[in-house]
Amino acid sequence: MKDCIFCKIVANEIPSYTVYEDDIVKAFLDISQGTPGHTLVIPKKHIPNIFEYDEELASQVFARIPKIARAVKASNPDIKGMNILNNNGQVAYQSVFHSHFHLIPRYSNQDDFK
Ligand code: DGP
Repeated sequence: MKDCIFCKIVANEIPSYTVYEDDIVKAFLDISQGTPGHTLVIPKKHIPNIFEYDEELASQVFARIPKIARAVKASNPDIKGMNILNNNGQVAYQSVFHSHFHLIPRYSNQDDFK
């Protein structure tokens, strides 16, 4: 979709640090790095939010999240847990209107990142 920053990332028109990619999803590091390794998982197809998924795409995207979460966790032995977060709509703090799932690693020493 024109003017969608995440569609531009999918098309490699904007650089990103790719964590995982296949025909359905792309996972890349969030620019804000809430904690080290903060990753976004997005469908390659432009879907604005959770309300717009059909069942097939939902099952394809959701099935990949545990695998990507495990890969992020395996990338650093200090990762002890993870929040998975999905904002839908401006009132829910969504700022990029291409559906995405935040994978936010949690560390025992995470107070060091504040
Ligand atoms: P949300 O507030 O849930 O819509 O989160 C959007 C996230 O997208 C936010 O954590 C920052 C991230 N983000 C915005 N623009 C870019 C970008 O150009 N590159 C990357 N890697 N992340 C971005």
